[in-house]
Amino acid sequence: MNSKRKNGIAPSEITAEPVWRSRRRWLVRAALAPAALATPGLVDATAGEPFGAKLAAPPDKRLSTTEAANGWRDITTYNNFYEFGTGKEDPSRYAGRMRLDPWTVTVDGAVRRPMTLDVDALRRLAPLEERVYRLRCVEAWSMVIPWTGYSLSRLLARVEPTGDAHYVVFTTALQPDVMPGVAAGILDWPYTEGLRMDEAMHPLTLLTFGVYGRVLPAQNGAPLRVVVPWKYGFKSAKSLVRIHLQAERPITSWMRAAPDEYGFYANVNPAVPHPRWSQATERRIGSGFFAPRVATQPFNGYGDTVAALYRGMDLRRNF
Ligand SMILES: Nc1nc2c(c(=O)[nH]1)N[C@H]1C(S)=C(S)[C@@H](COP(=O)(O)O)O[C@H]1N2
Ligand SMILES: [Mo]
Repeated sequence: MNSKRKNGIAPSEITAEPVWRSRRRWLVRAALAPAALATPGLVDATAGEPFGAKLAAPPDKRLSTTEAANGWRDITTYNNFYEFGTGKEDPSRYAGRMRLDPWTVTVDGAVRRPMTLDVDALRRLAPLEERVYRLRCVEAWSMVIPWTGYSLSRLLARVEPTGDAHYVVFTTALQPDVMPGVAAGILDWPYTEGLRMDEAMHPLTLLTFGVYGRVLPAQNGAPLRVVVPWKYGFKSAKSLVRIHLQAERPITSWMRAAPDEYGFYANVNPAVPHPRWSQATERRIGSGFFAPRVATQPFNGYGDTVAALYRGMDLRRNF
């Protein structure tokens, strides 16, 4: 396995040990389960300990929650990534088939300097930080996840947005031959999401390359995704290929699929129920069978820095 090719990461950034260890795991697994060899791209991302190339990043305590993070296994086996199926374990089963190399992201639209960058160039664009964020899914479960990345604003500043840049549209990868969920319909593919420009520029909005100090496993949105911690999880689009700035508010995949259920803003709001269930509490995914239910906080607990973005807006109407 050539980690430079596989992860698009410079050898200087890699610690030899995890490469060796993941390779050894792979060999052990392959020996124990010959059928695994028939699954292209299978990697053992479901083991209890983090593995994969390391991404050095100092913790950013100011922007991190102090709550205990979920374990690697929860974070990498309980996923939503509908391109690979709607089951929580489907992404960890199938996302390893996604082709990650070559991979580029195009940043264009209402910008003075449109650019297309590969993953190495994107990763080097600003210093990486580790930030522990709560992730709250609209399905009323949540996790605490240590992400590695930098504020999306660093990239957006680089392309020099024009005065017409009011919204940011994220387009994610579409590889139907290796994505068993795509043929099932459900959404208009490719999966697209969007933010208002001021939301995209907020320091919490993280362009994310890693989790637990390792490059993102495929099921978590390799090679890079966005994470917007005060919004329901579906806003945090995985496996980005394009970031487009424009004047009009986009109609995103989930809005198109069910406009009464999934609004553009999707700020975490315990006072506004999903039409089919309450959003007042959430189940914190844990290793135990009886995961604790906790009260959901407005803006997922990030209201002190993000509520001002919505001053004067009716958040029931703009859900
Ligand atoms: N491309 C893409 N991105 C996506 C999704 C998806 O189905 N496809 N699911 C979203 C939802 S609903 C959630 S809750 C989060 C889950 O992120 P995680 O699996 O890394 O915890 O990813 C979001 N990003
Ligand atoms: Mo979600």
